[in-house]
Amino acid sequence: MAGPSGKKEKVDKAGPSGGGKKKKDVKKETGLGLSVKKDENFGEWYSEVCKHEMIEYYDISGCYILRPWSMAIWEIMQTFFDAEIKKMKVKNCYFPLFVSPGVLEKEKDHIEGFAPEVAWVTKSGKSDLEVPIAIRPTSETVMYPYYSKWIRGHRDLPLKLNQWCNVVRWEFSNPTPFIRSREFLWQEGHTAFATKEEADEEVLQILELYRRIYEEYLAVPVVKGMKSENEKFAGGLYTTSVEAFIPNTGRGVQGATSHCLGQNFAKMFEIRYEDEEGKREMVWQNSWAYSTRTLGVMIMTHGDDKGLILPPKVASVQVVVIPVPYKDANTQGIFDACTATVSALSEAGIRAEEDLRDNYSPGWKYSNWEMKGVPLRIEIGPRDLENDQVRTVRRDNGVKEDIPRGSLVEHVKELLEKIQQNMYEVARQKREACVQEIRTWDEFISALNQKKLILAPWCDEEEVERDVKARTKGETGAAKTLCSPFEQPELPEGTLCFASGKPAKKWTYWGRSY
Ligand code: 87F
Repeated sequence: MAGPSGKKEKVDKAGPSGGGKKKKDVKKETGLGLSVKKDENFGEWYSEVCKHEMIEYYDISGCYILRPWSMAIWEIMQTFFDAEIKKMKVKNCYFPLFVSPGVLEKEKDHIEGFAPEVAWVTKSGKSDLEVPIAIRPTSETVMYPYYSKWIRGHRDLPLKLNQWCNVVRWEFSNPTPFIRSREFLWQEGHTAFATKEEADEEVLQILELYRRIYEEYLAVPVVKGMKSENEKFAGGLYTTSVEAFIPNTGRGVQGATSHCLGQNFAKMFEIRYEDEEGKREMVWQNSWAYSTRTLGVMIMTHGDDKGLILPPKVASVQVVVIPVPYKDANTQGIFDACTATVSALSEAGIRAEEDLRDNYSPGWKYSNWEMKGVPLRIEIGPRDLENDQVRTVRRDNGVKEDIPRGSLVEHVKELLEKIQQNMYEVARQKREACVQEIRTWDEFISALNQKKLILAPWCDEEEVERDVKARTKGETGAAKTLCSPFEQPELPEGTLCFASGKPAKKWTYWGRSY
C-alpha cells in the first residue's frame, strides 16, 4: 500500500479505512486511519486527530506548532471578528510582550492566584538580568499605565483598543492542544468609558460576537451567561462567558469571556478623566478575549472515527476534487474536468482544491481528505465524464449525490450551507441530550456521574459553591458552576437550592470542566 512516504502502490477501492481490515493494521501499513475510536479513548483520539494536520507536538511540554491547516481557520475567525469590532470603533494596537515587575506587583491582589503561572526572563546570554522581566499572561498591567497617560478629558473617551497577540501561562495541569497550552494566540480587547451603561452594553455586544464565532462559524452550540463570584475574573466587577460542552468527556469548556472591570483598575492605575463640568472622574473598563482554544472545542465537537470534520465556513479547503481514472479511461479528460471544476468553484468564491497526485490511489486520497475534515468531496470518473456530471460526497453524513456540471456552483453552495447547518444541529442535539435539570443533591451526584450538563436551582452563595467543589473533589476534578444562563427557565416560588436547601435565586449550569 502507498504510505505518505510516497511509494507508488495501489490500495483497494474502499480505501485504507475500508475493506474489512482492522483499524490498527491499516494504520500500521499506511499511516492513515486512527488507531482509536472517539468513544473508546477520547484523549488519545483527540491527540491523533489534532496531528492530522492541525498541530505538531513540540519539544517543550505544553507548546504546540500551529500548522497551516489550523492557522487558516484561526485567520478566518480573525477576519470576521476584526471587521466586527472595527464596526464598533475598536482600534488595533500592539503592546510589548514583556512586563516590568513593578507594574505586575501593582495588580498584586488579583495576580496572587495567578503568580505561579507567570514565566520570567532572568538571563541574557550567560549573565543574570539586573531585574527579571515577566512575559505577559494577559496585558492589563502592560496597557493600563498608558491608558492613565492617554486619557485626560471626556473627549478622550471611549478608548477602545484591541490587540492580536500571544500570551504565556506556565500551566502545570495536563496540557492539551488548543485547550490548555502554555503559549496561545488570542485577541484581547481593553476599553474605557465614561459611564457604566456604555460599558455594560459593550460587554454584551462582544459576547454576542463570541456566540456567533462558535455557533455560526464553528457550528458549536454555546450558552451565554454570567459567571459566579467564585469563577469570575477576580480583578473585575462581573464576568460573562459563552460555555460549550463536550459530551464525550462530560466536561464544560469556557469558550470566551467578556468582563466588565468596573472601576477597580481605574483606581489601581489612576485612570481618570475630567468631565464636562471639570470634575475628575474614574473611567469604567471592560476587557474581553477569545483564543485558539476555539479550535480545540470545534475539533472535539465534530470529529469522528475517520478524523476531523471541518465546518464549511472555516475550512480552508471546502471542496476537494479527486480524479478517479480507470485503466483504459480518458485520464487526461478526467484531469481536465477536475481542473475545470476547481476553476468554476474558485471563481464563485468557493475554496476548492484538486488532488491530482499520481502516487496515491483515489481510495487513499478519500481517506486522507476525510481525515483532514474537508466538508465536501467531488469525484470525477469515466462515467461522470460521459454523463457530464460529478459525484459529491458529504463529510458530515457520507451522503452521495450525482450532480450535473451545468448546475455545479449553485449545487455546491447549497450543499455547503446544508453541511454547516446540519453540523450545528447535530451538535446541538447531542448537547441537549446531555442537559439534565436536577433539584436535589442526590440527583446532582447521579447526573454528574453520568457526565451530564447539570442545570440546577442555586442560592448563588460563594460558600455553597466552594462546598460543592470540596464535596465532589476526585480524580476527574471537582464540579463547579459553568454559568448562569441569561435565558433562565421559570423558577417557581419556593424552589430550594440543590446544595444548601436555602431558597434558590437562579438556575445555574454545573459540571466538571476543562
Ligand atoms: C495567568 C497569570 C497571570 C488569567 C492569568 O479574561 C494573570 C492572569 O489575569 C490573569 N490568567 N488572568 C485573567 C485574565 C483576565 C482578562 N484579561 C484580558 C480576560 C480577557 C482579556
